[in-house]
Amino acid sequence: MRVIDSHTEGEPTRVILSGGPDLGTGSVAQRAMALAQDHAAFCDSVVQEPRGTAALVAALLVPPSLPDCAAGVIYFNTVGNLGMCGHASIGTAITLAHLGQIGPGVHKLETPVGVVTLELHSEHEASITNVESYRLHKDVTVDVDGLGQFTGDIAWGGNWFFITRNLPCALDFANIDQLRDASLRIRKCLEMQGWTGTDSAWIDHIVLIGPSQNADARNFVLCPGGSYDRSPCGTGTSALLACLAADGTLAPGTEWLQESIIGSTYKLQYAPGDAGRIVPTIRGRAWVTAEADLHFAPTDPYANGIRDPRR
Ligand code: PYC
Repeated sequence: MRVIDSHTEGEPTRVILSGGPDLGTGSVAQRAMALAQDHAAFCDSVVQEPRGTAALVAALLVPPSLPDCAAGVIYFNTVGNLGMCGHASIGTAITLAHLGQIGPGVHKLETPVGVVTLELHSEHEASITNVESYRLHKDVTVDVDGLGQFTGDIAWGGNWFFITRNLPCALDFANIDQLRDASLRIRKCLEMQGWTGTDSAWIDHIVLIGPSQNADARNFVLCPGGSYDRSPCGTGTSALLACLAADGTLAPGTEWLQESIIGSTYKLQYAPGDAGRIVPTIRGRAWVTAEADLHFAPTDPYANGIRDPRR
């Protein structure tokens, strides 16, 4: 299996160039469903240890079903498919440019949740115009045993997010274990109280948002597998912008600088979408870190990876 690894503002992506399963024909959304239903062992082999890690998002390149798209892409992590992924889309753009498959300018990518637009600015910098993002619920409160109340919004940015400004401790990289633990407990409470996205979707990402000395805000983002986003999270910040737009506190076209828990940043802005939704654009940098062939020896007991039984 031929892969190219990169990181986007610190968060890793693995683009799969060849060696993926036959997913038949149909839209990228239909093929993403086939991947999740029929090829869990393949996904595990790429992203679980010992070849992967919980922070890794894989981007399986597939032929697009839409004629105006440069590629189709299905994102998955150690838990399953992601609808969209901002950092991995930037990583994919930089990887396609590294391969000489796209040049400077605008290109379309077909994802399971809709078409996103890539704009390649340079060898290491790209913008993604995301799918329409929106807030579903405002001011949802959960009571976390021993930690108190967390009030936040449930919003869509290509994945589902609970976004709260109630912080269990300072948004400091040194507090990563405490931030992660609190976010896992907030997510559990949301589940227990029956909060979901539309169509009963699991709210699998938690965003803790607070002040920054260098940007408009700093965040900690819990990802589905329990790892945290090293980048400022493209889909999470898209969801945040949808909330700011709904509150009337960020105007269309105004730049928003979002800092991650490790200090990396994205520049974002949005245009109005349909029915109060927004169309966010995320700008960030990525670097290729490896070009590799993954090997799966028949004698390797962990050829399909090590799946954490708690997830
Ligand atoms: O950048 O959208 C993102 C993302 C989601 C999960 C990890 N990164």
